[in-house]
Amino acid sequence: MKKRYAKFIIFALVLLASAALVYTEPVPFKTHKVTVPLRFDYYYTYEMVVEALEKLHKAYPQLTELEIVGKSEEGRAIYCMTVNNPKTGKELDKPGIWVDGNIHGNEIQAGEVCLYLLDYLLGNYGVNKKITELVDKKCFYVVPVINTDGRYHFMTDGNNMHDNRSLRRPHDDDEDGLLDEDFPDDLDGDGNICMMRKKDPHGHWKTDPEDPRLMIRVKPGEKGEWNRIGAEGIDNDGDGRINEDAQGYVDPNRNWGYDWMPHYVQHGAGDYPFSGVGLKALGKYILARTNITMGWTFHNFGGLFVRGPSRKAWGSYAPEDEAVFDYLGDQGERIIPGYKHIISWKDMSETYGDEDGWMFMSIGAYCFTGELFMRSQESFKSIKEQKAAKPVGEGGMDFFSSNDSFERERLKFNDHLTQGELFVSWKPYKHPTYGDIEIGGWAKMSTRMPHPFMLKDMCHRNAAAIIFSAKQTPEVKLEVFGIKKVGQNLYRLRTRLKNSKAIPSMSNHARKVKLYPKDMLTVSGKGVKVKAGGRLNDRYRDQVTYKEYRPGIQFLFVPGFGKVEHQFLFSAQPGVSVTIKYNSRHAGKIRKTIKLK
Ligand SMILES: [Ca+2]
Ligand SMILES: [Ca+2]
Ligand SMILES: [Ca+2]
Ligand SMILES: [Ca+2]
Ligand SMILES: [Zn+2]
Repeated sequence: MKKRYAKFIIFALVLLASAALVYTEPVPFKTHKVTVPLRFDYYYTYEMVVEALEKLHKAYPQLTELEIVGKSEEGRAIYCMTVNNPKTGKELDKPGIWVDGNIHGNEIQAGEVCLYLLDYLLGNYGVNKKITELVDKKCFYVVPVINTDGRYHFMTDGNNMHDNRSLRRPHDDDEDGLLDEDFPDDLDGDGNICMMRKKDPHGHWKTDPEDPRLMIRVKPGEKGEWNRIGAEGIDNDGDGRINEDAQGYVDPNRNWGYDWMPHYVQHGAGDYPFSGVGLKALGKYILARTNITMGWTFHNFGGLFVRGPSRKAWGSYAPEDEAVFDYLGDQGERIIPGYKHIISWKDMSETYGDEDGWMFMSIGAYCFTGELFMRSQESFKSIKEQKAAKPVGEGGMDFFSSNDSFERERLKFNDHLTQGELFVSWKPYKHPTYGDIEIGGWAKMSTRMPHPFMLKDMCHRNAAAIIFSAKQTPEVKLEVFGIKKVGQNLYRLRTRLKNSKAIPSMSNHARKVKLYPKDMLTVSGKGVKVKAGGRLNDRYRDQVTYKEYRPGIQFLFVPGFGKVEHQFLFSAQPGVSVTIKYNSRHAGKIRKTIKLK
């Protein structure tokens, strides 16, 4: 053997040996059990969502309940999956976290976020310590698809990305006495409702010289080339108009019970609050779960965590409630870079009867509307180019519109990252009214949702934001201290209720408007007579605000990251047992018994 090969072999052996010294142990990385192989690389149909829920329930019967909350206008079941470990307590004795999605039928990825959260919580139970603890302490209510008809029709019918949002409650949009009689039509049968255009020298549009698939506006005086003639469709009812009365429109997110306004004030309102059979059932279902402390409702567009006030007239929330929203929202912005935490009326638009407003004002739960998709995810730019580009909202593309350069960039993304799946090329078509036209444009499965290759990342980050908020629901501990004999059969006892999390046991708003009874602290026992009891303001100087009547029952709340102390004076014989009970809607129940010496 040649000498230099021998040298090389020795060198290689030394390298291997040193590598073995460094990497003696594999990193202990445990992934969650794959009991139910849910996939997040394509979008589930309504039927697949139901199947996934049934499989999860079958795989984790001890931790889940699967209920039909109600049915849609077309009879499709709306499912809620409850994640609760009955071995660690009853549902209502734990802080509840409400999560829903797909209230707008076209906003399908919200359903995937919900499924991902369920799969992640259940699959990591008994595997990941933090998730196991969380599932043992809290209760999750998850409704992946509220608008079951909407999801069904969005996935099944020819569609564009914006339609089938509404509940299937017929509405006569054009006042011709017919209901939902003229909807867009998939004329070329490709599953997409695209745009129609017609060659016309008097049109306002011309072919974009940079990308012939796009059209740009002509300048004043310039000769036109194209006329845009709306979404794909024909005059179904022969009234001279095209696509003038599509299915619906009752907007399920404008019909919740707080600050509801009729259709002439709020577009999309039904005839009364909770219009819609499924929505009514959901309202009832939520109202019965008095432990709901935190809420998330997912929509599909903007990269936002939106929360109330939904209208300026509500005034601002109390600083204490603001602090909770800010704490959760700011952390959310870090968990999902690019997302913005905003206030609904101020940073977006005023809305009547929306869900997150109702959750906070009528239920007393802190609630965010999550707007999932960010268009910036479809950028086709290097980091250097991104830094040089105009930021969002400053002449760059914003949440609800885009400019020519952004559209060109999206087409490059379409070409090079999805091999053309997002855009339908223009094709000639013979239209019964317009004659020779072309049909083309962005596909149904584009613009408002990530391509499936980006879906899992979005689901995981949003699930992480929900989990962070769930961890911040109140965790109150009760300490009994300072027990002292202060007279003939007269005892003193002090209690401390301490909350180690950001969310208070009751929101400031809920307390202010007396939405429901405050937390209760009681001292009782056989032969125990509470003579005085009240809030201990200063333990060093023995200052107490005593309650005048029924001092054995105190009403209170425990602030976020805070504590509250009480003092009781009671008569009892030595050797008697005294029971101290704390009972809160959002912070659970605690019971302690002490024996007097
Ligand atoms: Ca009509
Ligand atoms: Ca089509
Ligand atoms: Ca018509
Ligand atoms: Ca009509
Ligand atoms: Zn929406």
